[in-house]
This record gives sequence, C-alpha cells and structure tokens, in this order.
Amino acid sequence: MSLERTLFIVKPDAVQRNLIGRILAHVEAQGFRILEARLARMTREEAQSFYAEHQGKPFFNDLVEYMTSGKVMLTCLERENGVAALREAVGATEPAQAAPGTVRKLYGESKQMNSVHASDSPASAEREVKLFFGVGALTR
Ligand code: 3AN
Repeated sequence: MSLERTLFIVKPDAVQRNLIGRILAHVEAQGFRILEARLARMTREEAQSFYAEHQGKPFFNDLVEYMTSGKVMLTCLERENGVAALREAVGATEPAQAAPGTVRKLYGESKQMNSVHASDSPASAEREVKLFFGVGALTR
C-alpha cells in the first residue's frame, strides 16, 4: 500500500446545515490529511463535466441542479490506501443503507442529498483532483 490522493466534497446540503467542520473532523480523525481545500459554487459546466459518467441517466439534470444549488467544500485528501479507505468511511450512496458510523449514515438525507462525494477509483481520483485543483495537486 502507498499514500494515495483522492477528491472529497462536502455537498451543498451539508454545507447548508453547517456540517463542514464536523465532516472534515471525522475524516481527519481517520487519518486523512487535507492537502487542498476550497469553498466554491460549482458552475453548471463543472458539475456536468464532473458527473459526465451519469450523463443521460434519469437523475442527471436534478443532480447537476443540486450540486450547483449552493457552495461545496472541495478538498484533496491523502492517506495510505486513501481512495478505498475514503469510500469505506463515506458509506453507501443511499444513506439508509450505509454502514453505522459512516459519514452518509451520520449526515446523509437521501440518495441524492447524501452530503459528500468521494472518488470511486484511483483513475477517478486523478481526474477529479485535476479538474478542481489542477495537475499540481497530484504531485506537490
Ligand atoms: P457515489 O457518490 O456513491 O459514488 P454514484 O457515483 O453512483 O454514487 O452517484 C453520484 C451521485 O449521484 C450520488 N452521490 C448521488 O448524489 C446521485 N445519485 C446516484 N444515484 C441516484 C439516484 N438513483 N437518484 C438520485 N440521485 C442519485
């Protein structure tokens, strides 16, 4: 295993409920280091490009609406085995089915408003970190 970087986003529903601090504290306590962080409102183009794999699915337009509805906390996290470890810390897409103690079980409201995003593979992590923080965030 080696140190891996991954994209973690606190989504608009959680930012709106003042959960940024608690959610970042939760992942820091599990050994993730915050390498980059920025509060921003995604543009439509950014959200569409970010979720390109879901283009054409019935929930795509709503997903873009939701992700651009307010500010998000964009972060790049690093840890040993970081990509898989963060997916485990985040839990299942549907909060009701997420394991106890996961971020989505604790804070998620619905399948769409599930409070956080975590890259689902090393290839996605690379693409997503680059999209929001530039290629330098993968190396510096
Ligand atoms: P995950 O975020 O767990 O990797 P994905 O990649 O399948 O899940 O979905 C990306 C995002 O799209 C989810 N975080 C959620 O906000 C939304 N989403 C996924 N499936 C649905 C669905 N069936 N209905 C509404 N929103 C969905």
